[in-house]
Amino acid sequence: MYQVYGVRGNMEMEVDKEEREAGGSLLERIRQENDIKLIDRKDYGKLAEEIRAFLIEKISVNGGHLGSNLGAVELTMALHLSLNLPEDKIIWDVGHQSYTHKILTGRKDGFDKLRKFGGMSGFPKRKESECDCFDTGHSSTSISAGLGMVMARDLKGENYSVVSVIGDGSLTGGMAYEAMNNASKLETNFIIILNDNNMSISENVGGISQYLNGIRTAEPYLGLKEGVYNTLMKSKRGEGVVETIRRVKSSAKHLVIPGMFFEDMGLTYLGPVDGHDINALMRAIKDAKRCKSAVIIHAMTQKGKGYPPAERHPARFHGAEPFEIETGLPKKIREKANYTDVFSTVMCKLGQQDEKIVAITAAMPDGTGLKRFHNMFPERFFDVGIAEEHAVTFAAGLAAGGMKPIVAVYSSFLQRAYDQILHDVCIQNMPVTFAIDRAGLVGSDGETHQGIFDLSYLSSIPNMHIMAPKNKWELSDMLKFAVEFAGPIAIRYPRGEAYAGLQEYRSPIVYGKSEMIFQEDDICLIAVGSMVRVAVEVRASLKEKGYGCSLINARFVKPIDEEMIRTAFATHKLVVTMEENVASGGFGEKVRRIQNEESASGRKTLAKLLTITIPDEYVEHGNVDLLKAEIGIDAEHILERIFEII
Ligand SMILES: Cc1ncc(C[n+]2csc(CCOP(=O)(O)OP(=O)(O)O)c2C)c(N)n1
Repeated sequence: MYQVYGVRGNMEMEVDKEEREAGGSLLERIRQENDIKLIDRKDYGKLAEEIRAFLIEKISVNGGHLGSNLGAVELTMALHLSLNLPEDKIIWDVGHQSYTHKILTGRKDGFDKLRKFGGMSGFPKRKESECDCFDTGHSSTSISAGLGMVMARDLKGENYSVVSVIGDGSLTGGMAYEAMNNASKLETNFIIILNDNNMSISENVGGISQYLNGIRTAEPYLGLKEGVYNTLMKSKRGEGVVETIRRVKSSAKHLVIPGMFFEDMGLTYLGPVDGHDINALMRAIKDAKRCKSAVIIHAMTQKGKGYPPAERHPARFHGAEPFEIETGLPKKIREKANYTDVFSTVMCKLGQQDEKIVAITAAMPDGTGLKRFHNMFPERFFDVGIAEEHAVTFAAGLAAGGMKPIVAVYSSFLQRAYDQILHDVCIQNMPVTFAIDRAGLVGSDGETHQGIFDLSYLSSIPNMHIMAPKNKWELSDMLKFAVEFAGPIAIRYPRGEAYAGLQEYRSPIVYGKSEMIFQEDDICLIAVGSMVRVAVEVRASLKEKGYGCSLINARFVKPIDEEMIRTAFATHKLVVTMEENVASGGFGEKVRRIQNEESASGRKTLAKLLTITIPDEYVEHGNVDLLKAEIGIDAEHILERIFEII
């Protein structure tokens, strides 16, 4: 029936047959791409069940994106049954839903080390498999990338299918529309699958979500319409009535045909299709392949499908920590507050004190900790969808209108909005506060999500101010400082547990000033934000070895405390800067400039400088402590480097 593209020899195929006859696991028979085509059609449901059980088991141990993956099992199977990988290309938007694709392309064993250091990534990676044709991680890129591949294919006279799979949440991102706009006049085949589960991480928001919901709820009505049609056609004068309906249909088509929005944009719309019905999906893909245009298949799916806790709590199971399968409860109860919790609490207090305070998130109300603010001040909370660029300019507008906007955003996602920060916020010196969470290494999400560039990309922008807190109390103090500040200001803080050390050092935040925590001779450690904690450790070891060691909490990266740094160079033998940011454009580079100036001014006794930064490379996924050791920014490696110098 279906062509077998597997490249394994006949002998192995025989083994498959024997296994099949013995009624063994279907999943075991999938060892590489296209093996799924060896499975009997009647067994598709069983295979889907096995995949779900496998995903639940593995993610319950390692953590990972459960809900989106459970919802995309049949969709992925249908794609693999309909396409020929790796020749045909599937681009997974965001990429967090690509686990079944990984299983079906021979990477089942990789799930034992899913998202672990040295193990398999939780996102598509070209370096991992030739069946991953495009790396993703940030949302709404798949249609642009797919269209590019379509053009490359045609220019090279090649012949394969390109399919971009995008979720309804990701369809709130502007890039998706830029790409569809570009694809509207396409006269060649390009398939987009809209995986519509009616959810982003949290509830999806905005007009497109409302529109898709309309189609979703219209489905029974359309079914009824078909029923009416059949009944009419059976009656005596039915044909005439149907003809009349057909004539008015074109003017009324906006009311009765789903997907007109896409059709009007120049895309062919197919659907809605039940995204858990493999045969229906395969039929739709077959039809789509025939179109000489961009064609969008609208598949309705359910996030968390097949695992009741994930169906009931889609937001919690979007990115799950290890959990007990029976109950769905996390294996570890978090005892210590993280920086997001601190931000969340302070935001609620500030919201009570000042009615001008408004909060903005780009589809991350839970992740950024704004949920509580939302509950308390719904009218002053804005979830704008996965639209970081818009979020920033929207905040600039709010500031222009006299409000005090706080944009809560992850460091890596704010990269998107560089121009908006520069053009709409900073040129006009708008008082917008950026609460930048997940700044520094984030761990298991890897390269695309590490927040290691913000000091660099923000530093280069005139009028921008940047702070980083050493501990949880300082985050609170900085936030209070920021909302009263008359210009753009960013506070960057890391993922995870909020440091509760150095509580006794809580001097007021002074504009552009660092904080001297310990003052001694020999070595001066100047640490930014999260690295103060590491510096405390480094200092303890240096003291044990008999060195005098100052510790300065930088507090401000921009404006940098030049006076303090010049003094540090004049009064120590070695200055060590520490930051969780890449070298280029970071704090250490600024300190080196000051050192150069001091040296040019002819000062004789000038300390040497060691800059501890993230190297000029992308940092993979894995446990943050392991990653820090690997790239040499943990206490042990910093000490080694200090001893090399002294
Ligand atoms: C630019 C950007 N902002 C935010 C995120 C965080 N994020 C990851 S998945 C997701 C929701 C995606 O929703 P949808 O596309 O519907 O996929 P689903 O998880 O529902 O399958 C968000 C907001 C991101 N990956 N990229």
